[in-house]
Amino acid sequence: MNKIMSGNEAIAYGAYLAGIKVGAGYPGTPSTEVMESFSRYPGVYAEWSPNEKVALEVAIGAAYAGGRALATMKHVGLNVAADPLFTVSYTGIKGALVIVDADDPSLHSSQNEQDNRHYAKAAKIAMLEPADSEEAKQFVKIAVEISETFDTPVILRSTTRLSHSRCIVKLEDEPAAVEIEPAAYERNAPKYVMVPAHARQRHPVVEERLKKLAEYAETTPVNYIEPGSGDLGIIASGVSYQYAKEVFPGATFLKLGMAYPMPEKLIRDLAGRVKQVVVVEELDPFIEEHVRLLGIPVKGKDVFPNIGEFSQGRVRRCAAAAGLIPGKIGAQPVQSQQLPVRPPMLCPGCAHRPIFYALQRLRAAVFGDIGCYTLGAAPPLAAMHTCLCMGASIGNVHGADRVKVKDRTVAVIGDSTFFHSGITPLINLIANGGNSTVIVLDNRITAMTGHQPHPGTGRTLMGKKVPDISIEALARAVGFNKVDVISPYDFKNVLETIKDHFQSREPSLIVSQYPCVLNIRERKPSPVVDQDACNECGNCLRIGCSPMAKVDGGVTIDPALCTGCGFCASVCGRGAIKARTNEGGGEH
Ligand SMILES: Cc1ncc(C[n+]2csc(CCOP(=O)(O)OP(=O)(O)O)c2C)c(N)n1
Repeated sequence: MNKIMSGNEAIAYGAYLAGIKVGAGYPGTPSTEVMESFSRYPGVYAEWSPNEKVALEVAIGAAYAGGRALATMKHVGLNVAADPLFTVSYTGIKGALVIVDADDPSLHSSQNEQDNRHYAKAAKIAMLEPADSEEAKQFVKIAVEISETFDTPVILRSTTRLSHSRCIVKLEDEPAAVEIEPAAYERNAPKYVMVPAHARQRHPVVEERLKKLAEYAETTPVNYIEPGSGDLGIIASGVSYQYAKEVFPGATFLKLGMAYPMPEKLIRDLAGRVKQVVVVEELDPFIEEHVRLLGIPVKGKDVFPNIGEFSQGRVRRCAAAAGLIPGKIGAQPVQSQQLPVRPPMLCPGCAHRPIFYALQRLRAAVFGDIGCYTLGAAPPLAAMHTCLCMGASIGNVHGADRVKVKDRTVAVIGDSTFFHSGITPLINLIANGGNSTVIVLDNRITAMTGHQPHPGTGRTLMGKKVPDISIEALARAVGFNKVDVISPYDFKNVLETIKDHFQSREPSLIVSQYPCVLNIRERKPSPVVDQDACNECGNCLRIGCSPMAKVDGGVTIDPALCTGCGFCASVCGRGAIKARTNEGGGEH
């Protein structure tokens, strides 16, 4: 029996089949669905941790205790988890540890385009790279085997195209339900207590393991040569392999399922069979540099770009331009139609909007963060002026305040982001005598990645009720005396509170609390514009709410889009936006 699965669903299925019992992750496109799917399998424990470092540490704990564990994250998440990653390479684990890392070439939904294959090399651990959903399933099982055989964590690298495209996966027999007998925790300080004296002893073990992994790379079934013509020898892994197979159908291929370490003998074997070796890989010249180090002449980034995602068409055009295949040089892809540009925007009724409108009116310099609210940077609000990485806003504002900029400064951070990495810089503000103002946009959910619960939500990924952690109480506990909780829709109060905090000389925090509009089931009727009262000042258009439009000289509100939040009415100085009195009648 087969089933069509996305790469992410297949990874989760593979994890279940491989007997992984504990999973921890932090959401982030394109990785999110792995943990969501995994949590639905029977007999497993899955959690959203507050951030990727914690998620990896939870998975490491489970693996130290002898279990098979999974940690999931997007590529930048691995930066957050890099500290435990590099040292778990030294300790190894007792059970199995698979770290799913999903990279995002072309930055479909990320702040950068990094190539995480470098992490495997830097941390000296194995990395597998599936090329379709079936391989994704298989490779998790192989990752568990490698992890247990070599006492190493294994990174399973995906990319957006693999994670989110769907293809056929062969269903397998359910794993036998194994009751885990509680085992005594094995104490082994020289292996698990990484003080310098022990870690020094472990480093040679890591180097030795890497050599063994490199030998394994020569014989593992995930690396293989597909014989073809003697002209071109293509080396590819992941989705690039699929594009390359279409563009170079007759070539000899070295398909790498193991991205690190690489099989030197297989690479030399390929080179010995063909006139020209070509590496087709997205982003950095990771494989290419390795081939070059072996002294083998190779084409790679001189043909294919190191920026952006590949496609079959892109690989074909580059190959034709370099004369590797016949074809029209520089031919452009045929587009069936030009789609209108639709930039992302805050949803109608989004509770983040009033805060950004207020900050724009107060001409604040806004140190921002990552979430739906980053859209506060887009015109017409244009009220966020930095966005670096999760949790950066609070440290950024504190730093800026140390240079005494002229503007009023403020940090704006979402609630999931606050729990992810906002608490430490908040403590830093107090601990270093800072006096900045922080606004937390608290919609009690991780909205941007699809409403995953976080420590303020009050329930877990698996649906258990738990305490919802109060940001206000937390701020007070770490030493903020000036804390206000406001509703963003009480706009007069929003303006007054922010002004008051700007005037304050002490560190201060505002929690703007309102549920995400997608969680509000009952919509209120949309208001109507009284055209006689409206003087077309444009204030209501400057809030950047998509139901509002200027048509034939007057402002209208599209009731199909409007959620009835009423914020537009609160910015109209002439009271021209009014509650609807009779359904269906009047201007809208
Ligand atoms: C290190 C890292 N992990 C994950 C992500 C993906 N991501 C971006 S913002 C965000 C959370 C946003 O939630 P919140 O702060 O509550 O703001 P909201 O979207 O609800 O407005 C996540 C998970 C990321 N960009 N970087």
